[in-house]
Amino acid sequence: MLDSLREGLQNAVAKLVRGNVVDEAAIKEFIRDLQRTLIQGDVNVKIALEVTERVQRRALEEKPAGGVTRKDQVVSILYEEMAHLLGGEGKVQVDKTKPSVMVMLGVQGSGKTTTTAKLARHFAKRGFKVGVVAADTFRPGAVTQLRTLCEPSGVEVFSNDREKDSVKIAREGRKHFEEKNVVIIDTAGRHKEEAGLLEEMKEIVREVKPDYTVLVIDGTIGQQCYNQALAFHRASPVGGIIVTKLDGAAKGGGALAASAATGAKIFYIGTGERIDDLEEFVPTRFVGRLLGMGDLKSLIEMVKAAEVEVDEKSVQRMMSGKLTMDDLLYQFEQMKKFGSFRKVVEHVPGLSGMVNTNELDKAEGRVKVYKSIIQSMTRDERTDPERINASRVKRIARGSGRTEKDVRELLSRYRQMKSLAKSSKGREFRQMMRRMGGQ
Ligand SMILES: Nc1nc2c(ncn2[C@@H]2O[C@H](COP(=O)(O)OP(=O)(O)O)[C@@H](O)[C@H]2O)c(=O)[nH]1
Ligand SMILES: [Mg+2]
Repeated sequence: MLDSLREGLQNAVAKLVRGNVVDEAAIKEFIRDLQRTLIQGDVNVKIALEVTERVQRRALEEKPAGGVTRKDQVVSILYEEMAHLLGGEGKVQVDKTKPSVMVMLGVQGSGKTTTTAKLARHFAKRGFKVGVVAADTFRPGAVTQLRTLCEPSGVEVFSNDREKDSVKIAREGRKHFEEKNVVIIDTAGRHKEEAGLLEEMKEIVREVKPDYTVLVIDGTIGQQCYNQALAFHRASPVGGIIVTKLDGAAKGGGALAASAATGAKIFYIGTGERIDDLEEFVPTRFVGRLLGMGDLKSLIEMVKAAEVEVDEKSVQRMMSGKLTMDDLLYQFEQMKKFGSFRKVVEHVPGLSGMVNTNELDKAEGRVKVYKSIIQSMTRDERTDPERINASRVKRIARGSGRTEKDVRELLSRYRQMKSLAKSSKGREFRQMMRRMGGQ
């Protein structure tokens, strides 16, 4: 998905990261690379310039926080600004006390009917009662298309073959589905003339008073997205956007542009022709994907939720390669706090390949055993585990009610951790731990 945009952005970032210094010249070159990539990726020129200028200004003015490198800082500024450009997270809220009504707007072929069926299924699967209104009276076979697409999901479709006025059908359908939780009205995307189409949309919206006026935009039309979104938005204010066909040749910039033109948030993206090819849109995740950084926001939130504090002293000791059993226990407990440490590791690009996640899973399950063993050690043994010889292993095993094998396993885990701490991988690991706790 969006291969060229992603490649361009990642190349620009890689070039910056590879460079020796991040000085003014390097930042300016980075900005030029970004501009070229965004514009080639169909992002509206004005928007591309605005966002890159903001990145440049902040990159030149802001000082990195403690423990954060210049390079990391510039990349995270880019990340923030791109996510900001896409607007916050938008969602359709379903209120069970009355129907949430959505009207689908967009030109013919943008994917309204397909998306209507996808959405209907999306909500039906979540246990909501869904009704779909076929208000496209222009296209022959529109009703049949909608029925065929909705049937497998068991979603009821309202239509009226005798009525030619789409505004009336929308009104009738709205009434008919008074008992549903979600009502989606599919409209025509074509009219004798464009002004007529926009006028009809306006009337439907006036008549139905939807909770969500949803604009469906074809992600492959590139630069036109901006003007199309603007035209619809002027006729009836757009509440949410769905960008379709992001699976194919779409360069993706159009998605950015439609959101910026209307100020509306992107609710969903269509990623294929099949009924389940609909994704909730999370801007930070989208940008993370573009920049190849994983889902940084959810990582940060996960860490916050776990309220991981980083013991500076423990980190210091690790840095110097002097690891005690208490430090190790501390590390294990932090992992436990994450719920599943594997999830965290998988979210950090670059780290996932370096840490054996199977080992981590096992470690999680073993923490209780290790804890009781460590508690049976003397203070000297905890600070300097290397002094634990065979007879001590025996004593500790007896004292803790564990087997000698368990004790030896813990010792080998200790040695592993110690050598990891000394290696370059360990440096990155520690940096990450500190960053999590620091900011
Ligand atoms: N690849 C792909 N095709 C899509 C997607 N959404 C819709 N389409 C296709 O786009 C064409 C037009 O869709 P349709 O729903 O009839 O558009 P409408 O005229 O706006 O109702 C159909 O061939 C759909 O299968 C998508 O997310 N990905
Ligand atoms: Mg249609």
